[in-house]
Amino acid sequence: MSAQSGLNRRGFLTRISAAGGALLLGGCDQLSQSPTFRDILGKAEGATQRVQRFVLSHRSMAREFSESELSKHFKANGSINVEDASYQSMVRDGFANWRLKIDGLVERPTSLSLDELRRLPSRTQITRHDCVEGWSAIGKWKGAQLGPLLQSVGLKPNARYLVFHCADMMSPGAPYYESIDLIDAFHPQTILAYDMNEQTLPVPYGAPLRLRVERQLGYKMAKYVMRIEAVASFSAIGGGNGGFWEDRGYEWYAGI
Ligand SMILES: Nc1nc2c(c(=O)[nH]1)N[C@H]1C(S)=C(S)[C@@H](COP(=O)(O)O)O[C@H]1N2
Ligand SMILES: [Mo]
Repeated sequence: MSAQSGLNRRGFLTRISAAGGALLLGGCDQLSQSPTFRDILGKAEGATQRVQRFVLSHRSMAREFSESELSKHFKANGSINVEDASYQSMVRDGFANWRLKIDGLVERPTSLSLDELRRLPSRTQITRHDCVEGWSAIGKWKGAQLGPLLQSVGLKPNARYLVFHCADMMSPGAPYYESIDLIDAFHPQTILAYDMNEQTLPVPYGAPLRLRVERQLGYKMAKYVMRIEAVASFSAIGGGNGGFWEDRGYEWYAGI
């Protein structure tokens, strides 16, 4: 990056935060009740997110740790098993007939067995998982890099997000799901993990396959992934906010 573009970028950041500050100073209860003001706030949040994405996309690998820093105990959180009979029968046969489906806005919809996933370009990384509940744990993950896999199925030009559909229901009729944008999808540390701490991914941690999207909070890291759907918008999926927890008020972009 040249000094010139560095200056431009700083100027851009300053202008954006000045605009954000002015909005905050203008805030009061009555204003925040007004639909127009809420709309402006919504846009400001969008702008902040865009700035963060802009900065992040130009640097930042998530920090990686050494073997000696691995957590002795890694908490299993949220769903730690999947109740339904077809999942339980897959557990019994070691997921021999399990397949990951990839569809939606892709040129070549496909499905992959675990063996096929294991033959794809992989990455191993020791990272810290941060849950919004306030705990963290360091684990070692190995999985297929999502970027090359997406290149092989071919995204259609209107694809903007990937939705991860999971096997578990956190509450009746509401399967867990998550979504990420293409910046995170093609990030080198974004993997579909099948091993954890050098073992086949155990059931409590999302067997047979879970997403690792290392620059975001734990709830983005969908476990028990059954299907990846490329979409132009996630407004028609679940509650329309891009994820199970997002439908219950969490931020869609959970950058750390
Ligand atoms: N399918 C599914 N994925 C999920 C969850 C879940 O309940 N179901 N919980 C999320 C939350 S809040 C966290 S912190 C992590 C927990 O992952 P872990 O069990 O490996 O610690 O999984 C995330 N992915
Ligand atoms: Mo979490």
